Amino acid sequence: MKDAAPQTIYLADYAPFDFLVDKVDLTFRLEPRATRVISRISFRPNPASSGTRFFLHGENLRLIHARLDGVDVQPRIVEGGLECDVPDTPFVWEAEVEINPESNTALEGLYMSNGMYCTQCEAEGFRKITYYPDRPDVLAPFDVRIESDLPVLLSNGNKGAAGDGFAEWSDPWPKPAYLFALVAGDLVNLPGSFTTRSGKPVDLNIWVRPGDEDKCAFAMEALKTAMSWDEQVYGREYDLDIFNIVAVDDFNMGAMENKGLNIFNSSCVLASPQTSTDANYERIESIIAHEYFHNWTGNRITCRDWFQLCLKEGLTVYRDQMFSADLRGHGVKRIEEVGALRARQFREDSGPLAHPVRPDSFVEINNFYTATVYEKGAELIGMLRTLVGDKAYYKALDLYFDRHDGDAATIEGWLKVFQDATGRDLTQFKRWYAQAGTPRLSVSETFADGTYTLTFRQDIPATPGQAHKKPMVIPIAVGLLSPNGDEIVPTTVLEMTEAEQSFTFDGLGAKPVASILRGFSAPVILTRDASRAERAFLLAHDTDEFNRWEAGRTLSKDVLIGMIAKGEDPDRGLIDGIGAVLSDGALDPSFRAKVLALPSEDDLAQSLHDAGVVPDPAAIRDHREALRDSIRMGLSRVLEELYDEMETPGAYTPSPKDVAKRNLRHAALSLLTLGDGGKRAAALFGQADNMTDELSALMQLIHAGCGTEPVHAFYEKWKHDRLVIDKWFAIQISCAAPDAVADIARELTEHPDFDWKNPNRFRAVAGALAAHHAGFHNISGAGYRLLADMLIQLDPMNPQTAARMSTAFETWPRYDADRQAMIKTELERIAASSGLSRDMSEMVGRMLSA
Ligand code: B3K
Ligand code: ZN
Repeated sequence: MKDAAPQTIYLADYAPFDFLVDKVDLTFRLEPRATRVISRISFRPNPASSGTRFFLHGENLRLIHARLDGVDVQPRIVEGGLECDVPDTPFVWEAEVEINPESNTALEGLYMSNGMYCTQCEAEGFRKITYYPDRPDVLAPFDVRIESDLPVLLSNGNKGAAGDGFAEWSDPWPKPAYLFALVAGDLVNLPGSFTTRSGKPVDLNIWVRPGDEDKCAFAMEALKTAMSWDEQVYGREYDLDIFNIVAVDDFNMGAMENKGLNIFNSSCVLASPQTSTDANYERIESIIAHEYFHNWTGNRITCRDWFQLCLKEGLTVYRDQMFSADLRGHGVKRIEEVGALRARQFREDSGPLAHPVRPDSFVEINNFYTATVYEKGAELIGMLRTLVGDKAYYKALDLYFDRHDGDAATIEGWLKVFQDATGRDLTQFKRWYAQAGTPRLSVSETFADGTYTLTFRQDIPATPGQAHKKPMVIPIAVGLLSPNGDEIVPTTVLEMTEAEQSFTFDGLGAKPVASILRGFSAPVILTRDASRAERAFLLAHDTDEFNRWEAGRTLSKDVLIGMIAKGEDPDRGLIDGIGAVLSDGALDPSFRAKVLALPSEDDLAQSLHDAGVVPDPAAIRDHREALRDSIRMGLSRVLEELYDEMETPGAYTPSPKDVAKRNLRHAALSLLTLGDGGKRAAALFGQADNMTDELSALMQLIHAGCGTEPVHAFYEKWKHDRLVIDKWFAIQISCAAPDAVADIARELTEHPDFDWKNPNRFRAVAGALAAHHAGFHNISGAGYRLLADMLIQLDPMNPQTAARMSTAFETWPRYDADRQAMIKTELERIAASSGLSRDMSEMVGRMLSA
């Protein structure tokens, strides 16, 4: 629990801190229950501020003593920190506080994980370590001394003196407190090295618990690849002598970009063929890159206040997406990005938790590390690049790095570099940062006398606190195909600025087929009255990989909605279209696997809701399964052939080529299992020498109802490995029949290996429960009750992770009155539980007020 009366913070109230910090010296005397933190901080009045209030944030600290310029003082302890009378000239503040890392289950501030000390300060965790102006616009160089008997003592920056029981670190780059980090433990390292393009050698290390050192090589390679990619593509070099990464088991998110000392959830760094899936490898590669890229976009240039979070997160996600696309293929990666955007951000944007990419108020900032800030934030960067062109994009980025290096910057500063570098007025574009809600883009077409006209209309739905919206700038990438499938107009970007606007193409011999929103050039929902034949045509002929897949997706959706809402039969044209793509050996197997995957149940529920139909989760599941089975029957021969042809002989590698083959092979297996009683899956499970095959086979065996024995065998084989056992927890839920989901999940929370204090384990169960659409929304309400029980139990221990998981309820307005009432009851039950955290009370309040 944080404070009694949660306050709303407003962007409009921003004011700079009244003092500047010239230098921070910290000494840590580490003890599990009574760590002493001694701070010595040089302050001076801030000439940019007229105020004189010396307020330092602090939470759960026991103040031992405080001094001003060496003289003992008695500061006033106030809500959220302390105040003290100070001179109007430079002065030195000294304080000694005591904290209890062992009791810190919120995993924010300094805490312990399996005997190791670890920190997480973003966003506001440093105030749990010592009294400080814990805000991102206060930057200072930090020197740190750590005293402990533990063998490895790490902090930010470059190494200083070290000896028996101590180590010193010095970070010359001024940074906000949220980038502070400290790690101490019995750790071993995989060392590496990198020479920057200007010839500066950098020591690299990945620090892990003994026994995990053989699982670091992939992350180390990914780090080096990311370092040289950032030099080549963005001209950014690393700026310290050393770069350390530490893996920790108990962590609230994926990783954290602390200056020179990135801390990672062990699930996002440790990899071996036997214990990690292809998806794990790809995630590690992208998160390693993301945190590294923050060194420039986040650390060298940070945020003025937390409302500007998208400044570093949107841009850094955009950069890591570019990196992954360069490594693993642009088309397929774009399909994945958009899939994730729709599944998480569009969902958020259409419910009670919708908020702008740059919010204008918050109660608990940790609740705003959202898909909107991250993923939609990245889409805005992509649109800017599309609008100004590649050359101007890099020119603007160079100007951004030059102009703002060392700054705590804002979105205004970011847009200004684009205006200055390109001469373009971005006033209208800025609405993307302020207006929440996914724009609906509808299109109609006419053809007469060789002129083809596309008329677009944009509508932005009302969202909490924003009833009316203004038109946005929407870059719409369009290509035209002739009726025989040739491309007659290559990709052209139409710039829509009005609520309704037409664009014409002249001199055409026949009415073309338009491929609209190529590469998903804007984060909008496109509605288009295309016939199934036209969609099938685009699935067969579009030259834009994304839109080719999109044609298949909208066709499948149309067919599924026809089945669910109108009782239609599975469509033969769809099955043939998918079959043609599957058999085209010239196409990337990953792309073919994507075409074979049907829209998710959650996606269908949202589409039905958008079409004015109340979604029935059980019916959605049944019809989707029926269509899968029809595809299996219609394409059995090609699926069988692909299953054999896509085998990857030889030792496992996570290379894009092998991953692509396994993607297609496992997509085929999941359909074939519907008809072979689990025969192929059982054989694969028996032979598998890597986790991708082993887990995929096990999932199919559970689906096929032959799970009990293999589930047990898998547990016995892997019970020593926490990360693999997380998978074991999750798949028993995700592969269960809908009416068994809640019971299975509840039993798993009672398993001896279930650990409330480990966020990965909690997420394995709660996340899988929430992600099982038909199971979570089962009409018994048992899924809702279980999730609420779990949130109520976790909240006092770990508000951040509990609040994050509460978003499972954000889609409640979609469903029927019975389900809505059950969810509301659970949300009210959570709201009424005693000692509710600020995090959870904000989330539940927002969901209930919809
Ligand atoms: N910046 C961190 C996230 C911090 C979340 C605080 N609740 C990791 C990242 O985005 O790279
Ligand atoms: Zn980030």
